[in-house]
Amino acid sequence: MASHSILTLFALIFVFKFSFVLATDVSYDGRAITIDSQRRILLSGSIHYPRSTAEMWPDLIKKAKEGGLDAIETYIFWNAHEPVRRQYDFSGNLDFIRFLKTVQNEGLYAVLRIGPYVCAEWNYGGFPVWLHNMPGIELRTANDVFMNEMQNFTSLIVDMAKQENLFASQGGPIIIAQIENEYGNVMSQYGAAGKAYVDWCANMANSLDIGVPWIMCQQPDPPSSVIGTCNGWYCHEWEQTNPNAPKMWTENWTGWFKSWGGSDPYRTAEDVAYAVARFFQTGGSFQNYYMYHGGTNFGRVAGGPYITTTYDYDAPLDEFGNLNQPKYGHLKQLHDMLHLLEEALTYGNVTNMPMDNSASATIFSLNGTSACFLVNENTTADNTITIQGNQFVVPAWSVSILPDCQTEAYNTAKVTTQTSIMVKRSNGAESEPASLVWSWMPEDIHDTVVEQKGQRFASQLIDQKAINDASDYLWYMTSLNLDKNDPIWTKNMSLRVNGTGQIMHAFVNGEYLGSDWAMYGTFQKSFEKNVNLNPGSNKITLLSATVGLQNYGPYFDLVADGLPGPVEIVGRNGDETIIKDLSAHTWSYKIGMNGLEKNFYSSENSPPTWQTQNLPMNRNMTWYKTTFKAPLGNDPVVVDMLGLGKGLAWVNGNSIGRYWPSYLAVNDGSCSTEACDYRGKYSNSKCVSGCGEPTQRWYHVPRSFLKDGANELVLFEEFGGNPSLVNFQTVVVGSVCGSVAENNTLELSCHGRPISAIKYAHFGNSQGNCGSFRKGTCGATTDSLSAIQNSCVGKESCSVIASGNVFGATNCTDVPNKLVVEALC
Ligand SMILES: *[C@@H]1O[C@H](CO)[C@@H](O)[C@H](O)[C@H]1NC(C)=O
Ligand SMILES: *[C@@H]1O[C@H](CO)[C@@H](O)[C@H](O)[C@H]1NC(C)=O
Ligand SMILES: *[C@@H]1O[C@H](CO)[C@@H](O)[C@H](O)[C@H]1NC(C)=O
Ligand SMILES: *[C@@H]1O[C@H](CO)[C@@H](O)[C@H](O)[C@H]1NC(C)=O
Ligand SMILES: *[C@@H]1O[C@H](CO)[C@@H](O)[C@H](O)[C@H]1NC(C)=O
Ligand SMILES: *[C@@H]1O[C@H](CO)[C@@H](O)[C@H](O)[C@H]1NC(C)=O
Ligand SMILES: *[C@@H]1O[C@H](CO)[C@@H](O)[C@H](O)[C@H]1NC(C)=O
Ligand SMILES: *[C@@H]1O[C@H](CO)[C@@H](O)[C@H](O)[C@H]1NC(C)=O
Ligand SMILES: CC(=O)N[C@H]1CO[C@H](CO)[C@@H](O)[C@@H]1O
Ligand SMILES: CC(=O)N[C@H]1CO[C@H](CO)[C@@H](O)[C@@H]1O
Repeated sequence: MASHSILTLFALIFVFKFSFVLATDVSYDGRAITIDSQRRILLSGSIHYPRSTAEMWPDLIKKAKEGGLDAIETYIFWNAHEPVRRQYDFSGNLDFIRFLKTVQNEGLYAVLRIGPYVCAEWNYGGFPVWLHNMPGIELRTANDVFMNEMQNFTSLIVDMAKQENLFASQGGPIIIAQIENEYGNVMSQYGAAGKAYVDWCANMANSLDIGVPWIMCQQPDPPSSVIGTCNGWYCHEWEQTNPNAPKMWTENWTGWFKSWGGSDPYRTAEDVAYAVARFFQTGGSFQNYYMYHGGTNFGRVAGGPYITTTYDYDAPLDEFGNLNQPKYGHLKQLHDMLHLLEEALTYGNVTNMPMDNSASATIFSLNGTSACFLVNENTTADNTITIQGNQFVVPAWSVSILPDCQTEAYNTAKVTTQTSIMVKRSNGAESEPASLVWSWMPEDIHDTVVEQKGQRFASQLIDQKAINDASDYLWYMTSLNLDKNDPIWTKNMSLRVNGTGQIMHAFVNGEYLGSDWAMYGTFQKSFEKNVNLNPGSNKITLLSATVGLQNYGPYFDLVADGLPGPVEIVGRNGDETIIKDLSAHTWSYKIGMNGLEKNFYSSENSPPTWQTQNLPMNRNMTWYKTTFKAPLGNDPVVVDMLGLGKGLAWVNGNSIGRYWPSYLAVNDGSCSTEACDYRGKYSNSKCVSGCGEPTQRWYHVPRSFLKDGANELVLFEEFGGNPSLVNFQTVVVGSVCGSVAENNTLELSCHGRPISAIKYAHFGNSQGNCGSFRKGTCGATTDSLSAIQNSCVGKESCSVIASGNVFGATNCTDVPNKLVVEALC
């Protein structure tokens, strides 16, 4: 008994310690978020837990910490957690508690953006579709039914986090929480109810008593109990409306998302660094990268509609968790610099000195020492800035940071971090056959296109949201009786369907008639195709396939999905047109595909009827299955889907998302062959690539989905395609490039693999980019290649000084010498 009570006492002391002694006080003033009364510079990065796997989290968060971040930000994804009202899922990669504990274990803070509206290119902006179907509900406004549901879910999340002592006030990692999301962008369209709703959000959030500040992003003039924050490519011109709240930036877009039919976004490291440095120069103290790791839209979580399965975002960590160099390293150097200057930036006296030609200097002085930020906003011309008697050349569109106002320690446009070019390689799957062996099965569509067997009936066309997003697929079936004396017989007849821009396939009397789809940003599309009908009964079957539901905009939740109609038979003869509107006919509806319902994608419940003979090519509505061995090693795995049309894919029963390699990125001339210029304001149409190529050819198969021995890949091919080219590859660094000015050190690393060869090395004024370097007008006469080969080949990493002593004198007179190297890994 005695020992038991001593144990209890120890347990009590332990609990006491953790709930009180380690509690962190988080507050704020006009300069910064304060942690235990100290003003802080906080660098945060978004990693959305469902866009990777729980097995990937520790590595991603560790890399974020090594990249110089203080905090990880995530949204909470309501529709993933509560797919059916009051039925919850917090398993696997939805275990946000485990995610936050992983953040805590790495010693980082967390920013919890509960929303629960999250936008995020996520299906329906994170709202469960069942909300839409609740009687009397209106979303994101002062409506009791909605507010009750929002409060119920928000409370649940807060309670779960409290239960695990995850708020800083309890000794946990969460220092900031967010309610609603970018409501200020749409609020005016909700009138007075919108304002009332925002006030209610703030009050409701504060009533949850979490002991750390609540924020609202993109909310001009927010309620005084929450902090308003900025989102955007740049936020240095944004000012806090509340003088007692700090300047905070919740979404610094490191790149952009991608849509089916869209090109590949790219934002330079120079420009992201410029935006960050400008923000801190102008008094910012908290900023978050959206995204730091974008990841993958597994399953059906992509929103849009038409957001791709990859959500790479050109973030500092790529879709698979690899360092996206030089962005990752260049920003890490900036983070180190900002942390070094934390006190000066948050406590120092600030002097702004505007100068000519779009230049300015800001001096942060503290206790007699000072730090300087020099900016040149001119987009074409370098600028010489004189500060405290010294002259500094500041390149166009860049910020120099001088920690002592005497020496330049960092310039946003001078990238010294290597560039890493990632490649896909087919390497060493043990005894993998040259090509995969496939079996197949037709999706049985006889019951819909011929028998028209429905599960529910209506005398109208229904919006696809009526099925609570149970599937991408909804069949619309009706029949049309044509009398043989009907005047329409003399006409040229067609089927006309007014749709929402989602995918539609039409079948008439059991025969495929045609298909139609759109692209990101299209919410209405009309289909019309000639049709042969028979006297008597005709069967019209339409299949609607959603590619994610709308996630953004005022009243985005009301945007129509599926086939709102009208559906018409149009008979034309010269000027005469006869229209038979089928919209009010009796329609029967069927949700989903038979193979989905029968779990064809999961080997456990798979029926034994997969066929191995006569493998069909380019056949719509077809299931394919193969087995494969996992590529050796630990490099990230992708499956190359070139040759396929569009559909859904599973590995060992885990959905890896929608695939659509047949959708080529539009070739609209936006992809320039010229090198991307970091100078000038970025937008998502700048520096894009991939025009005319498959929007997404490779699909991430997380290592944790794979096992030793045979793995199973199952495809549901909706459009028709050729699976024979499908193969598994790993993502590895293919080559690395570095470029440094004379007397600086060039460092190269093949990310843990040996450098195999030097492809290019020159000390002088090289031209071009990584992969296409060439000698310029001048340089060293001696051969730079062999010097680099000796120092680097066979090693995982190497460093060399760009010195004339090593590489020989150059004949460059009016341009500076640079050492430029491309190494193969
Ligand atoms: C949410 O609503 C359910 C009833 O539907 C109720 O039982 C539960 O207590 C509510 N949860 C919270 C946190 O309010
Ligand atoms: C940028 O610099 C050029 C060359 O000095 C000058 O002509 C131009 O006016 C400047 N632009 C701005 C916006 O300062
Ligand atoms: C800021 O400037 C004022 C006035 O010159 C001075 O009194 C104060 O000590 C300075 N504060 C810091 C932190 O250097
Ligand atoms: C600046 O002075 C304040 C007050 O004297 C002191 O608390 C602080 O530690 C000093 N900071 C530095 C960087 O010397
Ligand atoms: C029927 O109409 C369509 C479009 O209205 C036209 O393209 C087609 O040539 C016509 N066919 C006949 C046989 O008139
Ligand atoms: C077609 O559907 C859209 C909704 O997607 C609707 O706004 C439009 O009015 C419809 N067109 C016609 C001709 O009814
Ligand atoms: C590099 O260092 C050498 C030797 O110290 C010096 O002569 C040369 O001027 C330096 N070059 C530059 C560009 O600073
Ligand atoms: C430098 O030397 C190279 C090789 O001798 C020559 O081709 C080049 O024209 C020279 N450049 C200058 C600027 O003198
Ligand atoms: C605050 C801010 O910079 N907002 C901008 C974010 O980016 C969008 C799209 O580029 C702009 O329209 C906003 O003004
Ligand atoms: C969308 C699509 O690819 N549909 C195809 C379905 O199959 C028919 C008949 O083989 C093709 O004509 C369609 O192009």
